Amino acid sequence: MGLLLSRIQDALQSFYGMQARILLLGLDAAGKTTLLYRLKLNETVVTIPTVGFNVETVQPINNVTFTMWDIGGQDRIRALWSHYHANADGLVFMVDSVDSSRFAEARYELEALLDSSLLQGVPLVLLANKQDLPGAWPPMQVAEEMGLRKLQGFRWHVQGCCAVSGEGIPEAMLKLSEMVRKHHNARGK
Ligand SMILES: Nc1nc2c(ncn2[C@@H]2O[C@H](COP(=O)(O)OP(=O)(O)O)[C@@H](O)[C@H]2O)c(=O)[nH]1
Ligand SMILES: [Mg+2]
Repeated sequence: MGLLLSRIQDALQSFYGMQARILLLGLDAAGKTTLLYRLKLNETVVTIPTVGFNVETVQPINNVTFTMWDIGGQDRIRALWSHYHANADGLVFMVDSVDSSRFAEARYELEALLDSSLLQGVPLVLLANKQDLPGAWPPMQVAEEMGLRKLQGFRWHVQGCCAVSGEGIPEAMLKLSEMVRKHHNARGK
């Protein structure tokens, strides 16, 4: 556990020198809050209750912010999200790899996000979470179920992980920082 936390810390260092605003989204119970605690290395996660949904934010290192909320069945308040979308440098979408009964719902929400004009071209990391549980779908199959293989115009990467132990998280953060850096360079930032 201590070793994993220090690996997560090392991976987060790879963001240094960048301004990065990362959105962490997924259906409720995907494991987002658990992941935020890992990134915060056991410190407190700030929860801002907003009309109809909770926004949680952590700043694990200088200039890098992860903002998280649950999505799904919230058409009424989708308009509020554009404020966050406008500033996003990277998107992390988390899926419970065991709960295949909600894959279609997760995919619907992901497709709605990727349709947002404010997120065009933003790099995407798909976290196939709960790989520790029996019956977890393999990461590539989760990516397939989310329709990523047919996705045009986005750089994406899929990573299997376990938010509880932190396994897979360093790899996901390293890949994300690499993709965000390329994205910044492409935009001349
Ligand atoms: N076994 C297992 N349970 C997990 C994992 N990640 C999250 N959970 C559990 O799934 C439930 C929902 O997690 P939470 O972080 O609250 O999900 P959120 O609604 O997306 O913020 C909690 O009971 C977590 O302990 C994981 O990788 N493996
Ligand atoms: Mg949560």
